[in-house]
Amino acid sequence: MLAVLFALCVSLALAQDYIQPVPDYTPSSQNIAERNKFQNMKFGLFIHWGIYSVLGDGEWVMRVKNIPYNNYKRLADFFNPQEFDAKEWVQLAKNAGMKYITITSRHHDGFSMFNTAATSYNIVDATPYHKDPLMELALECAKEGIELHFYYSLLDWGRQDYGFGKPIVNHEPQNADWNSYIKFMKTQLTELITKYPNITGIWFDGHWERQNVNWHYDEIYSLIHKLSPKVLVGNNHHLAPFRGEDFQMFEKDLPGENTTGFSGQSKIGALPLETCETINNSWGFNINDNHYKSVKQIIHYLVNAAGRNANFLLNVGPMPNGKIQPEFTDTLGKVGEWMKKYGESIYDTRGNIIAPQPWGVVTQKMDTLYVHILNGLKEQYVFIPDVKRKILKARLFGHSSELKFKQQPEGVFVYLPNITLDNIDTIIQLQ
Ligand code: JFZ
Repeated sequence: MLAVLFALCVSLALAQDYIQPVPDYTPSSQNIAERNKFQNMKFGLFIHWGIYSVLGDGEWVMRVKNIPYNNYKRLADFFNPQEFDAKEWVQLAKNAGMKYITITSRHHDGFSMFNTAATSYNIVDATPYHKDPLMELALECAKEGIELHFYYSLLDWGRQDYGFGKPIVNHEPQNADWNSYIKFMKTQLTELITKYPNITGIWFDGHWERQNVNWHYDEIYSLIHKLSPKVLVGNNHHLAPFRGEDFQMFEKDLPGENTTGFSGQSKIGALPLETCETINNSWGFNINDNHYKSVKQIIHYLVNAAGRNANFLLNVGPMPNGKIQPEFTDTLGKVGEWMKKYGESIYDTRGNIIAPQPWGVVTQKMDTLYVHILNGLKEQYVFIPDVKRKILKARLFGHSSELKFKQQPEGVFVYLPNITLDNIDTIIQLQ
């Protein structure tokens, strides 16, 4: 896996990007409104689920274990998620304080987890389950007021017309049928956007596998916006946003950071931001992975993302039977308890108003600054630089008694004598 990722990164660094001319794009007013709503939601559930889940070895298992495509396809025969319950998943997200779900409709293995007329390699036609879980999920989300985004892979390891591994000449794979593949994607995207109620986002991935190809984003993005102006387009290409995109995502990194090496070429654009991360070290179900992040680590990730003006999309990889393992549900439940208490300092806020500090971050909503002390303090005060507006009141979140503070041109000192800091996050509210 690491070798594959390393090879990916090297090819990323060497490849010349072919950025096709996408015509001017003026987002509709519905799109702008949806972007705003998206930024207000702050916390979402990412779900990686497919026939790969059967092997319990992550969503890359076909490539990592070198399974021939025709052998891999047999997994469809064993994929029968009898325990899948859309209600349970939506309640899990809701109880965690999440406002949206992003789920894999089709990953790099090319298997469609939804009812599609474009290929029979899909969950309804090719598995004994014969039902469409994404429709059940979409209906449940619509009912419960949870927004739904679809992850959609541009990369396909198996289809003839994609021609995985074929050389790219004149921005097309040789000995494949690129036009047929582009048409296939457009058909599926049309299905996903028109047949499923209330879809508000498409999360593209796989661009990085073929940087030199013409992905026809001009046609694909405008098709999506034409079908539904409120659908936000995002693309995990790890570059500055292309025209026609509505949000920018970061993978396993906070905006501006590059700890994984994936985000080296990402420049932060002006669009709404989202960063995604796993609870253990896997996206798809991995029966061998016990590297669970703590509740504190997850909350810190969420607060740090909000402080940098980004949403946090936290992943689970459900098991092949449709259940989500207890280690994930327990953590999500505890994060949800925290959000019930402190969510006011996260939802509907904006970040990056004050730069991240060694002690933590600041979020803002109207006339209130929420100062999140995450990493402890050296002194018995906290210094918040660059506070432009006059502060009238400082208090601990959830407490009425006021804290002493001093405002100077360079910032505000809030004094915290005899205050024991919270082990997770001490929030100070400045009015
Ligand atoms: C991609 C997928 O390959 C992965 O399976 C998962 O869905 C994740 C959310 O997105 O992961 C990537 C994307 C880009 C790189 C590496 C992994 N990259 O550029 O090196």
